[in-house]
Amino acid sequence: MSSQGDHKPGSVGKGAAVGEHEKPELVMADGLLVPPITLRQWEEIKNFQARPDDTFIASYPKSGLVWTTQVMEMIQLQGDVEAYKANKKLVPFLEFSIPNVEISMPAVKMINNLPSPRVINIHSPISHISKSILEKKCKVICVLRNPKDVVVSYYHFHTFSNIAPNPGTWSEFLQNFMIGKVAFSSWFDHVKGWWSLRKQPNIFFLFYEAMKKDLGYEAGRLASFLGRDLSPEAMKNLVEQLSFNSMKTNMDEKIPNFKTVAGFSFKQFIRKGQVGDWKNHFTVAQNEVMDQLIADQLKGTSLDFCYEL
Ligand code: PPS
Repeated sequence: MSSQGDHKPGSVGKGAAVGEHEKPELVMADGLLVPPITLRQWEEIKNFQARPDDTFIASYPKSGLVWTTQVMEMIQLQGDVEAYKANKKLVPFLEFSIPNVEISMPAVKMINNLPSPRVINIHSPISHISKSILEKKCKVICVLRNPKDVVVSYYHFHTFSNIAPNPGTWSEFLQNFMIGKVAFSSWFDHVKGWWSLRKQPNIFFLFYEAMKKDLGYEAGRLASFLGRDLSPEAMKNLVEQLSFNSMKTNMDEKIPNFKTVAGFSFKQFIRKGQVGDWKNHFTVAQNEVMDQLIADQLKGTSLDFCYEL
């Protein structure tokens, strides 16, 4: 467990400059804290019309969403490594323009023009998603990760991403995370919301820690949910291609314009990929407060997270 406490100056949402870039302040969209880039197209996001054959990948930030998009891609391509490497497109986020298009182009407009069947990432909680997603019974893959590793990953993301506000010190960021004063607000509300829909057959859950433990098994479950069947050879390719080291090494080559559009590289984004990195950040006291909060917030939900492998 860390004994270092704070190590970065600043405070959340003060618009402080990091390097040469201005960091944004978070803004409120119907009670949800979001980056300004999301607020700018909020009406379109709210009124977004899902199609019945859309698949959504829903997650609170830093839960393993991009990893899951790659798993889906390999499943759809039946484990064909050459086809996977040749595909230069990323799954678009409903709430951001990046990384597929110029930052000024609304993501919703771009997604509306995509042919079916579409795969779309969403970070918003169920209270703030377009009603059509659930009404049309779209497939939704919810990716969940334990909150201690989420907040650590989120903190580091804020240090290198120019669409995220200044994180402040680690202690300040942790405090803000615990009270939901970060982009996409409360992790607890987010996971409880999606988990409440777990009995619906179109909603599927993946846990980051389970993917770390046995990617092949979890990818097999996902393939079944998507109605696909992967050969042992295809599954071997998937697991090799999507290991942490392989993705950290290869993603910048696969998506060469990512850094130009996003402002950070995949090498930065695919940071550590561990279960339990929280132990290098939380003090004993911080961990006690977090444990109590988790116990209070998740009481009676049947949600249970893994904190070390
Ligand atoms: S985002 O910005 O919300 O879309 O981020 P997201 O993709 O959900 O989460 C980023 C974290 O996922 C880790 N990651 C991986 N872990 C293990 N194996 C693979 N292949 C992998 N790919 C991405 C990434 O490193 C981020 O976690 P941290 O803890 O910061 O390393």
